[in-house]
Amino acid sequence: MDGSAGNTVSQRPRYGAGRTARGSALRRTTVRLGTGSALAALVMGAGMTAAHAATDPTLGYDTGADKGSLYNVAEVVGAHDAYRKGLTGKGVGVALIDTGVAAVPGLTSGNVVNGPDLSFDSQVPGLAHLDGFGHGTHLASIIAGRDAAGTPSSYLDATRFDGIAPDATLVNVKVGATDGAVDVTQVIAGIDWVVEHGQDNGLNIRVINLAYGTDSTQASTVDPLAYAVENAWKHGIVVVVAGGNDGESTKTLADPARDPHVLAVGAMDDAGTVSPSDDTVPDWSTRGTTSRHVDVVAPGVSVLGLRVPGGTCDSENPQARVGDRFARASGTSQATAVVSGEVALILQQYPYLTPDQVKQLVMNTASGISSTLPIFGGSGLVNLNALLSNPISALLKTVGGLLNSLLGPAWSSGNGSLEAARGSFHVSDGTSDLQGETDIYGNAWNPYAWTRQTSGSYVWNQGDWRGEQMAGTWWQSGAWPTAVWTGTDWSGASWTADPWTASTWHASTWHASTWHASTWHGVGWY
Ligand SMILES: [Ca+2]
Repeated sequence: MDGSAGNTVSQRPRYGAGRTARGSALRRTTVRLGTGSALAALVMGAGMTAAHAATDPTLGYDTGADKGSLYNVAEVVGAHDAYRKGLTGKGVGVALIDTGVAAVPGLTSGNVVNGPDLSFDSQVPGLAHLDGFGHGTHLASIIAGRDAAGTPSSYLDATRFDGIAPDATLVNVKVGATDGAVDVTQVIAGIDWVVEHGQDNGLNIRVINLAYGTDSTQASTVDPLAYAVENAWKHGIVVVVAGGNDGESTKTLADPARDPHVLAVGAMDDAGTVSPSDDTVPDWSTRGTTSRHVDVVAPGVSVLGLRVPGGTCDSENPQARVGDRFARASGTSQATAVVSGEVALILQQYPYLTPDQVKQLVMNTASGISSTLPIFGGSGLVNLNALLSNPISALLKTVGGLLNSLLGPAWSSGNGSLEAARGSFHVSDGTSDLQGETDIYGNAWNPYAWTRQTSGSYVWNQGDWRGEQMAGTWWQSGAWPTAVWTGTDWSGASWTADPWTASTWHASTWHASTWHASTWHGVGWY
């Protein structure tokens, strides 16, 4: 993805030749204090290396010594403690609104469900639901990957490959195409779909993973993307959003992470140890302001997730490959996927919690990297062990505190500009960029009608979103079918004309940045 043109590329993290991340990360070293002592008692690193001193031949890496392995990430964040309590995410749905999910081993054991494909790929035979880009698959594997369904205790086996919530139901809501192309209207449509269909077929979607964001500076009090995520929040869905990877040049979170109501996630580098003393926040993890910064952080450096062989990210980043199946990637996207898995584990134990309560719990119990520098690390690393082991009544705020949190930040009216929500990121059909108060079908954006319809859960009508057919009409064989888009796009081209292929979509400035697509790199742990 570093091959893409565009003025935002320089803002993204790179670990290429001549640059190591170590130096920059150390400049922002922040030590977690005190509260992590119970976790700190179990230190990985040398001991784990001795216990697993060989590359696992079936995985291609050493699950103990390779500090980005999901086994190690699960240990650091306390997911293993959850498994010991029998919590694996079972019965909790996580909607991954992203670039699709490839059916690679590790994501074929029965816990991945295809929701609608709202991406431009859906008009290309053979690409629907799949992930030609490689971003969604990597995150899916972090959230709920597993080679086979197991018992809770089996997920403690270091020779397995498992995501953070291996029994969660991963619902693939594809909005990004093979080259990453996506318009904000497709993301909004995907969020709207989850609100209206999250309880279909026993999916029980309680979490949205949104590792997407634009550089819009529109106030969240009017921004339509902010309205969409808040609407999901009000419908009982915890929206977990990547803060962005532009920390070296940007001091505000991406949109919609900037929205104060969602759970915004930054990346941290745990250095492969449970001990907090060596934890850092990398420079590229977007910092915020004193009034709005990430809420929590999670491991997001050199995370070993599943690759899509031959996909866009894979082809452009061969150095990131590990063995036949995996790739290392760094970003707030990866950290967001870790937190989505954590929230699934929490909601399995406490299904009655509201999104506001979940957010309070994860922040109140976090092991703060950040008592000194919250604009970098928020409340710190989510402490699952503390959260799942203590009486919930002792952890939740009082009624007064709840009221404060509910009444504090203003909610979005949704009546702002769709174009402003895009920031500088625009898709192109080869003729013109999509700009203005217009959706991908060339239909005028009417914020007043949309906010009324989506808050009332009727902006989707079977396969139609805002009156335009965007997906098939109903579940068929456990998946949501695609539909051929009729009519024309914003520049007047026919959606059914031959030229609509994934390659038509120009990879300009938006794709890597909007997906917080992070860095796919070959250096090991640094
Ligand atoms: Ca550490």
